[in-house]
Amino acid sequence: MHLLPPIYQQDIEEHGYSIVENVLGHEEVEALRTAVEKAIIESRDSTSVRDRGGVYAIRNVTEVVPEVRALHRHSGIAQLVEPILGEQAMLVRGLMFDKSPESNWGIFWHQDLSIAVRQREDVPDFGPWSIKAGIQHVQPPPHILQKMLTVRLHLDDCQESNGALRVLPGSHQSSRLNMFESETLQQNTDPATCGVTSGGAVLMRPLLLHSSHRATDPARRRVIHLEFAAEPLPEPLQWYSSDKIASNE
Ligand SMILES: O=C(O)CCC(=O)C(=O)O
Repeated sequence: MHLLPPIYQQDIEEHGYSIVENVLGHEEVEALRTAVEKAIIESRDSTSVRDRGGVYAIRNVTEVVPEVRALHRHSGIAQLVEPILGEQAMLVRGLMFDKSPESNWGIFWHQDLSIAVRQREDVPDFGPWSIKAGIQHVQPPPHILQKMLTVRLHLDDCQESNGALRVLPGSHQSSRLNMFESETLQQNTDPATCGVTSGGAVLMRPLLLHSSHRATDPARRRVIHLEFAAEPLPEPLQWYSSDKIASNE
């Protein structure tokens, strides 16, 4: 008998994203909130924090917060990632986004095109290069991004009014988009708003066009953004970090 893949897998394939509730339990969310709050206070002046009127992102959160790095061993996350990326999947980058009444920000439609690597190595089709929070980043060819999955874990209830992620369903089927192609998709696609309850996750492909509004009713909106890749980079390039998921340690 031919079984259909679970709904979330079909969603990711067709629409480029899926919302999965109850990935983390209440106590896990509480523990992550505590760990992340400590890091926000401690790293307020560091280059890993992007600050536009208040802390809003910690770039290398997997290095700063051991509890976040440990999520590569979380069986609930592995059960979501492995069917999409395979059993060699690894956690390659983690960021933390924080929206709050003090730091209410928005971001325009974009694709996530950069990956973090150990060191700069000039390999064909990789570029341009940039340095973010002291770490080398590069835009890989699209086939690498097509084999990645982002898991955005929510530490607060999130809806349109506190600046939920917005996505253009199906836009992940494009390659890297230029400005004209991106604007055409924005004009011709109805956006979807990713409302999620605390402990739930948005799974998305990095090439999916996404954005978010400033909150109209500002309330805390903390998101741990974890990027997973399916396989090593072509040598001599290496992912900046490469923690294998739970099922393949
Ligand atoms: O968390 C959000 O609202 C979007 C953040 C994001 O995608 C980014 O800064 O690249």
